[in-house]
Amino acid sequence: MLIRKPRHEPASSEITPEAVWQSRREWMARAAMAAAAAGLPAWASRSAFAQSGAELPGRPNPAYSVMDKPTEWKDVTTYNNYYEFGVDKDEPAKYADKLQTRPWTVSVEGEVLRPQTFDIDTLLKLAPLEDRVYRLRCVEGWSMVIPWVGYSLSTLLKQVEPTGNAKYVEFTTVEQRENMPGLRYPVLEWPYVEALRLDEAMHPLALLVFGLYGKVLPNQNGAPMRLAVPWKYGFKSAKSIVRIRLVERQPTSSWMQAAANEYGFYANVNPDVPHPRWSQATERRIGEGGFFTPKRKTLLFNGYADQVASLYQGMDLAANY
Ligand SMILES: Nc1nc2c(c(=O)[nH]1)N[C@H]1C(S)=C(S)[C@@H](COP(=O)(O)O)O[C@H]1N2
Ligand SMILES: [Mo]
Repeated sequence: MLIRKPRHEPASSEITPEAVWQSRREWMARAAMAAAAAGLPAWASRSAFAQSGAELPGRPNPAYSVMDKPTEWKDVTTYNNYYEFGVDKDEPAKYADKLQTRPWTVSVEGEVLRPQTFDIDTLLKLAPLEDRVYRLRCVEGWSMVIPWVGYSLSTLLKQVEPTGNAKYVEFTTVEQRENMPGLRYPVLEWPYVEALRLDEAMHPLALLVFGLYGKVLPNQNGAPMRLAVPWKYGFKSAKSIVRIRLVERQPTSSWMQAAANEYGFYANVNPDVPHPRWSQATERRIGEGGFFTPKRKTLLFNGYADQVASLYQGMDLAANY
């Protein structure tokens, strides 16, 4: 099996002192309250797990969190890429209330000894939920900082016992024809498919996400369950997953299918490897000032190099973009 232990523990600079963490927790609580005051729906608490906006706290994991100021709830939930609901940033928030997130099952199959179909409410309880603040860098040149709630994808993969033939993990996302207006347009080959190499999928930073800001994931952010792979461009973090398949050969993702020369399998954030039509050297942090605010420099592996660079030792990152 191709499971490698990360060579480095998180660098001490990545570890958040408890006091700072506490003040950040307070900051987040304030932001959540502000969001509530700004009109989070009152039905939010009625049907606990199923409704976006219901409480879903996770235990803070400072070792796997960045110190950047989290992007505001409003921006995180209204500036989205979820092409099944339309290609404009405001369309997912407008139309995703139609998405049916219950009942919901996720089948985990392929090169595994114990294939299983999990109910979403079973998955929610499979491991203690953690609160981890990650950077998200979109290939389009913007970034956000999001306090996700979830647990490592490896926890789920270990449950099904990958065989020695498993080298890649493929994620298929939901296709609800009547509820997803974007599916009428052949922008991508539907359903949306993404994939990781098995050792990437087993890396503890690869997060199975059920919530954000201590609340159940809003539909537009990929309810009821999505990925967050913080060292890769955002498109690798598939939303609303219904099937996980362990396979021997490298799968073709929807984005590779659409334009293989623009969207590679690896999609590791890399300021030195431009997209064929634009530079990837800088990014605009959503919510940070206006048009004239200087852009930020994009970091190799989105700033997670200490943790993940060892996965790619000896690989040509320009050829394997
Ligand atoms: N099913 C699905 N997953 C998806 C996408 C999509 O269009 N469909 N867009 C991707 C892209 S390009 C990005 S940047 C992130 C955005 O996640 P967010 O809206 O929660 O910030 O979701 C990714 N996952
Ligand atoms: Mo993206």
